[in-house]
Amino acid sequence: MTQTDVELRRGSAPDGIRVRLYGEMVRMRVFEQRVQTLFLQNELNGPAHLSTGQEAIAAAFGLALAPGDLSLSTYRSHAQILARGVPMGPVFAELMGRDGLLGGKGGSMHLTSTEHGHLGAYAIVGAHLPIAVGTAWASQVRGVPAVTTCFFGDGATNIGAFHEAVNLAAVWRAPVVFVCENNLYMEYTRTEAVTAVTHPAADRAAAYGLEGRLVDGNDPDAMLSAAFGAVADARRGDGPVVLEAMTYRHSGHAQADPAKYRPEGELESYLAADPIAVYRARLLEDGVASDLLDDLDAAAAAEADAGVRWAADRPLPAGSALETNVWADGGSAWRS
Ligand SMILES: Cc1ncc(C[n+]2csc(CCOP(=O)(O)OP(=O)(O)O)c2C)c(N)n1
Ligand SMILES: [Mg+2]
Repeated sequence: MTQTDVELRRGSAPDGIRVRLYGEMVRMRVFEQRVQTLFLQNELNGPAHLSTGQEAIAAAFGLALAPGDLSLSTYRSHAQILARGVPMGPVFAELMGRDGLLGGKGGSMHLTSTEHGHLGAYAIVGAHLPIAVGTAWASQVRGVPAVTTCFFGDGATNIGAFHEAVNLAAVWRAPVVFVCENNLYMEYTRTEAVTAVTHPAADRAAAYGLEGRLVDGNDPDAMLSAAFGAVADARRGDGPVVLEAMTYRHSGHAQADPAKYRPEGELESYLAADPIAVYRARLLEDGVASDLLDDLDAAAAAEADAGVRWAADRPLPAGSALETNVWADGGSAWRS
């Protein structure tokens, strides 16, 4: 364990890393605000699921993961892909169905950049958990010190794949961090209405001989400690980590959802405790210069503006693109 890890575990991260965390959260928020604007301008191709309010989780792991580490996530993954260092322009272009990160063929729900270690966003709930165990196991077998981080929602914990994946990871002591983003809802259903335990990931970890970890995912400092701690433990070879981060999505499930099923006042109470606003105030209180934070706000806005401009100039995919990426060698010819 490095000195930094020890400091983070005590909840006293150096201000440099806390300021970077703030900057990353702002980048994610601004990106998704632009996505919402593009949707209203009818520029989006396909649905997009926003994670406004949940940014601290992806941002903290983005800082905790090293180059060469792997990550997998769900259809709600704009923040996760930015956290791995993928530039905004190709992601905007992908969402617009233009020649972007995946040539316009994947869209918001399948964001992937193997070059940055992000092995995909998955639209089938729970499908990527066993895959994450496989990539972690591959690192273990090859003797590569890479950690796999697997993000999923509370809903995925009621799917068999969650249990199969955590069990096998525990048996193999695979270097994987399972991160449950518990935002209280699975699509339009409140989690507690269909879930037998209070903390669907952390409470169930014990069934596989693991100690479930619970963190306030709306507290960026707590997330920083939890993320660095989990990644360090998995890398050391202590086996898998199950971390449940309590959070809240400010938006509906996707654009078409006005989220009328939420009790009156709930959204307002979470907006009043917006993690980005709360963190900004905390950093200022701790003596961080406001100019520094203003500069990060401005840099994020400029990056998003440039990214949207770049994306809008990208061509639409050619019709012939339909026949590419069908097989591993790129062709689509029938073979028996
Ligand atoms: C196997 C499967 N069942 C159902 C769906 C439909 N569906 C899409 S998102 C979703 C809710 C998932 O909730 P959660 O895991 O909490 O993630 P969140 O959307 O809150 O991030 C459901 C049921 C699906 N995509 N895959
Ligand atoms: Mg959920």
